[in-house]
Amino acid sequence: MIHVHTYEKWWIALTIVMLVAFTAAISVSAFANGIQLPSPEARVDPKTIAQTPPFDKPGLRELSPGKYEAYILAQASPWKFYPAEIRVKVGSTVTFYVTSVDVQHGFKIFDTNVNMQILPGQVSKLAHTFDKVGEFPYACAEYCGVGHQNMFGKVIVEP
Ligand SMILES: [Cu+2]
Repeated sequence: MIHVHTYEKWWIALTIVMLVAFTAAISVSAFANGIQLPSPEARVDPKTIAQTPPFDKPGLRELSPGKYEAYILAQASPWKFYPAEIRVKVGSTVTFYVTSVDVQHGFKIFDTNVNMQILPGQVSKLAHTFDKVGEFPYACAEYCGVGHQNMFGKVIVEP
């Protein structure tokens, strides 16, 4: 019979209690509260997406005064975002739809909460209201190859 030290037994018991508690917390949040991982807005074919509307003409669409949709393509080799500049009036809400034509990228707009993973084959969507005048640069936030540092652009918020 192996002798297990008393403190060791407590730690084993505590570990089991913690595992049960964490499993219960995850189950409650997933099933009772319905919390999920973000899911793709749409599934697309990365090989043809650059020729498929609305991504064949990437850029800003005005839905109504102060409400916009921005369709953005991320691409490696050459490493670029299309478009690299977006211009809106202060107070505008922009819903970003971003996808990749090749590898995994990121889309992060500095000084905002916009920071999405951009995967080939799916569209990532997030809305943001620009309440401050200024320039908000965006950049790729996932290392995507030797030209990664060239992937940037900016949202210009005008008065
Ligand atoms: Cu990238």
